[in-house]
Amino acid sequence: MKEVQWAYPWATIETEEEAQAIFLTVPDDEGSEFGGACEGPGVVMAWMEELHAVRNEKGGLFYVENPVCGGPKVEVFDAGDTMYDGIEAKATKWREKGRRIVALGGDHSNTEALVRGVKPKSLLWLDAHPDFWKTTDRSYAATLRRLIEDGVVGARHVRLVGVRSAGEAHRLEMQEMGLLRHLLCGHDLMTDSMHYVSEFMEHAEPPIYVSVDIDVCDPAFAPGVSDPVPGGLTSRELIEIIRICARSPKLIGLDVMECVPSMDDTMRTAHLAGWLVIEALSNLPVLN
Ligand SMILES: [Mn+2]
Repeated sequence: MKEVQWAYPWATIETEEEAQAIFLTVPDDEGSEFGGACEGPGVVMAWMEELHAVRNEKGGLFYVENPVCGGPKVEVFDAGDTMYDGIEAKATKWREKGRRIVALGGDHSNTEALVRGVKPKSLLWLDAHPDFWKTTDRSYAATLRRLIEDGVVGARHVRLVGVRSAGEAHRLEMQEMGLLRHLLCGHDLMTDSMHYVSEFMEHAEPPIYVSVDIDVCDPAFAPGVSDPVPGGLTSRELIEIIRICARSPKLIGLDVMECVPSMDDTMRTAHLAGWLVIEALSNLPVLN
């Protein structure tokens, strides 16, 4: 019997030059003392490829139109697995070519390399924690502090959403840097997160990078993380926030980090991480 050849009319691009966005997976959790985030991309991708993404034979990854909103198809080049040490050079190269990047981690320290490569003016940080530990080691708990202290991003261009677990010492230091004024948590998180992100995307200086530690979600929606903290965003709120960010022409890069499949027998965290990637890629404005 003749083998069926599946023909996908949208599976046309073969090089990153043709792509509207670059997608990379980062199965690296060397920056996490907890471990397990290295398994995130593999588990998430297996689910995505079953349902929502089709590769061509050269490895390009393509998305059908947005499953919710429809609209034009965005063609994405799948850059494959990249570890921490290789991220910055690649991100710099794509940035210079005007390519937008969507990354799937991996522990949150990988975001340091992504942001160093992309060099955004403004940074939106969605996280249950401020990632403000003081250490010279690569650490998922120190990423944001390192980016600010090293001058990669100016503190006044940073906004944090969903932080609800920060020690007093970190709060004081963040206050000194002027960051506490720009931290959305508590009651405001419940009532205002989407409006806050919309305002930021509208007024922040471009280009903007958005980093999502999936523990920004409530553990009811994302239990598969290193350090779950109650009181986070709902999955629906986070999905809407991702759409708002992705639709902005100011967006230069976005990542979804810290999915730890071994902490979640239900797979709901991996499904959510995959869904966020799909929403991010399929809502990017189509460039001419
Ligand atoms: Mn984090």
